[in-house]
Amino acid sequence: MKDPVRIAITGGAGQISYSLIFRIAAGDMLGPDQPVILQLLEIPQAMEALNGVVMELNDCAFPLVHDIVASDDANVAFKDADFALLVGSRPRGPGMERKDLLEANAAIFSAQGRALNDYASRDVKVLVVGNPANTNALIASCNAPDLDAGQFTAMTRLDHNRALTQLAQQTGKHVNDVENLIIWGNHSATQYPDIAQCQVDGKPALELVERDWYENDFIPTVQQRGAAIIKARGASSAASAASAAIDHMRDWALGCDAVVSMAVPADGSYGIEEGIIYSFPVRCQGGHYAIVQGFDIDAFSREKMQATENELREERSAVAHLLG
Ligand code: NAX
Repeated sequence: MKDPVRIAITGGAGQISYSLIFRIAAGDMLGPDQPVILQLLEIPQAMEALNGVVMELNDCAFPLVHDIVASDDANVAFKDADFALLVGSRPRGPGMERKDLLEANAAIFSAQGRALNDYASRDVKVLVVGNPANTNALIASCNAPDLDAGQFTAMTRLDHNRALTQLAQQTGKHVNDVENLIIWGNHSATQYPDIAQCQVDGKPALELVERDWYENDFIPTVQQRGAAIIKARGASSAASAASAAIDHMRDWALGCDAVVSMAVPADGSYGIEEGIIYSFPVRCQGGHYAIVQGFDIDAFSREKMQATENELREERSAVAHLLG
């Protein structure tokens, strides 16, 4: 057996975590031969609920779980963490403006960035799930000057997975047949799910679907899927978000052949300027991700990529004073 790795998860008593933690404990993220130490963070008011989650984890008697730490202190929860999944965030309250939401979360993620900087493993891999995920990741990264900015990522894998299924269903194929689908930009309604370079079962996707379906059905369906789930379920995506978080971390840590979407620091690729965390096509190998270069960008795609970049720049401006 390998030595255990430490996995910090924030918002441990929330609904995503109720699926996420148990799947990680079962080995879905890092494999059936990788023991884990779970380090769960919550706010003080939710510690009793978190304790209930810990009781249930204990009752599962998971062979891979070596220890469980539950704390309301980020310095404790992030201590020596090899992986940090930042799920907890402040939801939008009644009468709260978008700017208030950004600010409330900026305060949380700047403090958590500092705690990661001071206490986590130097190789920690950070995934931000809590919204606004891209900008929260940027804030955490800016407050962690001793860590590499590339260690901070945000989740667009749920959008990617949603798009895979929409396209597979429309073409009568399986998600495994879909290659080179890309989510560009922000995890928000401005994201751009792009199938211009995508193949389904080896054939160009745009030859298999109507242009009208692509522009007026597929793109808005993927962009608005979170709202559609809330309408249907009466609660926001939880198990699917947890599954996407596991996909993101597993591929980053263990590698994968497919092109997947991850929100990572922009480095000038595809003309997206540095200073924001933007979703790109990536390949993962040997514990690292790399933005896949060389996809052609037509005028339609460029406009959509620019719109979501603009939104991320606006979010960044709103929290500029907290960027460390
Ligand atoms: P819940 O409200 O069920 O759980 C959030 C938990 O975080 C709560 O238990 C709360 O006490 C805790 N929390 C709040 N502030 C904290 C802090 N400073 N430190 C530690 N814990 C803290 O939300 P849930 O449905 O689990 O969703 C969590 C976040 O994921 C939300 O921001 C949500 O918007 C976001 N999502 C992101 C997605 C993505 O694709 N990136 C998709 C799913 C989801 O909507």
